[in-house]
Amino acid sequence: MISQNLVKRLREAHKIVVMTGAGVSAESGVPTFRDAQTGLWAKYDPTELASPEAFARQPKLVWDWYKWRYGLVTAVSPNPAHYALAEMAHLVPHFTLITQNIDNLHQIAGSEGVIELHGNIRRTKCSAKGHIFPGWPDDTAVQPPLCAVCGSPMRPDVVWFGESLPRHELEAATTATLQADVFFSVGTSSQVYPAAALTVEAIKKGATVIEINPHPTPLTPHVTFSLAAPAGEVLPQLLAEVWERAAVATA
Ligand code: BV8
Repeated sequence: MISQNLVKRLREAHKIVVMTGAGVSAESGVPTFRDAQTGLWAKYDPTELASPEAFARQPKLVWDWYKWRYGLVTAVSPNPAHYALAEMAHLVPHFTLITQNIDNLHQIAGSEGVIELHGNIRRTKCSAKGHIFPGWPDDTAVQPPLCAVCGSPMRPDVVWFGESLPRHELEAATTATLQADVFFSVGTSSQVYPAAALTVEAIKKGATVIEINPHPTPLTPHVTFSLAAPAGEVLPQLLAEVWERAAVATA
């Protein structure tokens, strides 16, 4: 699975950028966007619910869906993929972690400076002015609860379909991608834009692009290395093969 050519490229890498999607949290037990929704949410399409239109139409339904997801992600732990990425940051000269995920598992695993393209479910904000609340407000008779500052309904601090990505994060992610000599795409179906455009940019600019995903994606034919395996298995293998073996060899 891990060729000597890949090992060599990674040992020589100066600037490594990693972009993750829902697949990196799959082995923690967090359903991906493509997984069928479970239980009472089975009949809803996530791309429908994760939208300002759905929130305007049925604010309590959308609030309850996110509260259910918040309960899911706060009940699980990071998996070896998250920990391997937190460790990789200390093994290379320049490392940037970009995530599409909102589950905060990279931060819990110890990653710092994570660029959150789509926000973070651990934070809520009001729907009128974006007043941030550092957590989930206690349940109130009114659902969703109202902003303590401006009185507008609260919502999760995440980017919905049809909403622009936070400008600072997208600029930082784009700058890092354009400077990367190695770009990892880990656990993403590469179907959601503009996040997926980062991988396209890395390919276009001639970086070494490594995709880690058990299933093919629209970008698989265009990447330099495709590792068709679960991230929780292959990322720890990469660290051992590329950096720990090297450390032993030079010791
Ligand atoms: C926007 C937060 C401008 C909320 C999410 C072109 C340009 C710009 C926009 C568009 C465009 N084309 C279409 C659009 C619109 C839209 C879009 O991309 N639609 C898609 C469906 C075609 N994009 C937007 O609306 C974006 N906004 O462009 O603003 C604008 C402004 C106004 C008007 C117009 C445009 C906003 C997109 C952000 C939406 N919010 N999340 C929430 O989570 O509730 S996106 C959400 O879905 C996730 O964050 C994630 O990004 C995405 C799901 O993708 P993945 O992470 O890849 O997860 P998925 O389940 O798809 O795949 C998991 C993968 O893991 C699989 O491939 C699987 O094989 C793999 N896997 C499984 N197990 C493992 C594994 N891999 C490794 N290891 C394992 N163990």
